[in-house]
Amino acid sequence: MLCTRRTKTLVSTCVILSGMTNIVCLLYVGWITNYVANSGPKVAESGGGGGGGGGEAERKLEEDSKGETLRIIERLDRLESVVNEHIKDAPQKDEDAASSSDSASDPASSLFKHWGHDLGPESRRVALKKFRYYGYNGYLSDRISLTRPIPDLRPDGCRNMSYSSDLPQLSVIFIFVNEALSVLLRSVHTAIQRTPSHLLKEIILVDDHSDSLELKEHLQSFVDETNAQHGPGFIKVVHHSKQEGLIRSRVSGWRAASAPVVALFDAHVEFNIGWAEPILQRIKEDRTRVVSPSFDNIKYDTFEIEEYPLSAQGFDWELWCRYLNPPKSWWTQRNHTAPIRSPALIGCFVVDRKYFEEIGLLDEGMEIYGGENVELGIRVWQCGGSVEVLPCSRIAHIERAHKPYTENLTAHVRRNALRVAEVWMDQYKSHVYMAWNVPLQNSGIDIGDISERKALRSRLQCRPFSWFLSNIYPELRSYSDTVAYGVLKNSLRDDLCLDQGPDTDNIPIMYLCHGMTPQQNVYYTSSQQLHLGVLSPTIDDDDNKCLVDVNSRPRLLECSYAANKHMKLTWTFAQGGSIQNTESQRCLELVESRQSEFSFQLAIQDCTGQKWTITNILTVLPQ
Ligand SMILES: *[C@@H]1O[C@H](CO)[C@@H](O)[C@H](O)[C@H]1NC(C)=O
Ligand SMILES: *[C@@H]1O[C@H](CO)[C@@H](O)[C@H](O)[C@H]1NC(C)=O
Ligand SMILES: *[C@@H]1O[C@H](CO)[C@@H](O)[C@H](O)[C@H]1NC(C)=O
Ligand SMILES: [Mn+2]
Repeated sequence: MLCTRRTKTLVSTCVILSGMTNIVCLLYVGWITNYVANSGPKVAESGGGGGGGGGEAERKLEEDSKGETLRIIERLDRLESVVNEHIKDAPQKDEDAASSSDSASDPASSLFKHWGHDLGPESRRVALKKFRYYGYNGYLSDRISLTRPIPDLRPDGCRNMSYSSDLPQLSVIFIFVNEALSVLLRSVHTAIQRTPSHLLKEIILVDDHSDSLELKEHLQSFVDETNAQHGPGFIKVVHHSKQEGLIRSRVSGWRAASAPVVALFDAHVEFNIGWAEPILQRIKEDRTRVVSPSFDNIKYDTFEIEEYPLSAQGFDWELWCRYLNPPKSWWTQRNHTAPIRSPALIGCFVVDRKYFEEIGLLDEGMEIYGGENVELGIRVWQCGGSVEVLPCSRIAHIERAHKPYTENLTAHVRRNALRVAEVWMDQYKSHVYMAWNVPLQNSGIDIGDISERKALRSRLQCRPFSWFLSNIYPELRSYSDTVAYGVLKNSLRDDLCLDQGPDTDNIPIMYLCHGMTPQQNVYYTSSQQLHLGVLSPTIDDDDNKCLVDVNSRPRLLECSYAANKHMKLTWTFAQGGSIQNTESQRCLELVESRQSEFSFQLAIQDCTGQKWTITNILTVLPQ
């Protein structure tokens, strides 16, 4: 599981005044006030939320002029602490970026940042070796109890809830590849210890072709000992003779299971007290509910438990999972024990065993990792079931520092995402192609055979994706007004692409085309805006960045902000033509520049007829 939290930043609009070094960061506080007003007490994740008065600063930002600048700075005094925090953070981010290639190959810095100061050199070496291999602190894990107590993080009101006396039994399934033995055993031990024994029918371990010696030598003896105590077949082990990936591993586990309810988990978790009863109750009441516990984090370096805010589980348009703010309807109930409606799942879930089969298990045509959790969520909703997260059921899960066994994670996620798009998303499938920046037709990506999944959809008579969007995931932004997307190139230099430049400023640049990250993704809309960078997934994330003519300087500002301020953000553009601002009539062009790394830099100037092309046209561009 690899999920993102909201990325909306407190300090998101930095305007570089007069193109000089003087940077004034303006708080874009619309979100803060909105957020505080909407959500009452809770999930403040960014800490210190600047506070009042900020709306003033926003109101004072018109197109930059020196008189305004002074007044803005005055206003900013009140928000000093937040701005200072930003300024303090900024250089650190730069360092991270500069050394990121180092830290990927040498993760020592991240392991020993908060841990291991008193370790001798030999122990450090061993610890580092395990960390590189597992992506978490296997050395420390080997030295802490398999049944250590962890804090009971359930909200008030969960502890004295009562449940049916005849809840259905569970099979708990763990899937793994080369998991640290102690981490795997802690998952199993806490499942046994913190699930009422009459509810736990069996545990199934799916080994997706591990080659770790530690597992080979010790796992079977643990299983034999446990079964001697709990009865034969209490723990079952399924071995894959070749690596099948996470998706087919979960299905293998399901095939081996026999209890009426199955719980599918990663093997680097710790179950918290009372986790099972609320879930079994909800499934007993309605077998078409697919249920996830709430997740807390086990820090990969110190193994401390970090409480996470209550969240629903959703996805962005690349179909990476992300934690979401629970829906408004949940907050208005003012009941923190109530189930949270969830558009999708982050990957671990509990489901009625037979219902899971009826709705089509997981898409076994997917490879390795990613997308299956989103597909399941969409499918369950569109085909008549529901998905929810329970605040009273809590599981701690290790978010690894890095995924050790998947060099090509992104390629697999992309392929799997396109399968989901083709089968379930109707006309919205274009959004997934746009987010990954691949052409809708002839993408060159082999997504395998999807005919069975399409047949499943029609057999189950499932609802359209538009229904899912408006009823279950209204927070997801949609981009149906996009008329062209891809990378944007100027005919003067075919190897350069328009690029959002460093995150720390708002100045677009021309940079060597790399096609790897969303930094160079361009979206041109029917309302003549040019968006650059990642497609903002939900309304709780920062808005998209729009190209704006700010006193003849190309700048990137949040589109809604620029639009509210009546800034110059609309451009005429036709394939192979110029990019001309509809207000200033000036054009986005390249000018030669000796200082610039690639001999050209971006400018907004009187049009000289330079030509631009974008990779994919969806509809005829407006003239
Ligand atoms: C649970 O606790 C609340 C408040 O402490 C109390 O009002 C309620 O009666 C309790 N319910 C049960 C079933 O014990
Ligand atoms: C809060 O939600 C729980 C779980 O759905 C429910 O059992 C309980 O009755 C609710 N409490 C109130 C006061 O509505
Ligand atoms: C990564 O994916 C590409 C394209 O799918 C493939 O050609 C390459 O062999 C893969 N690399 C590894 C290390 O699996
Ligand atoms: Mn995981």
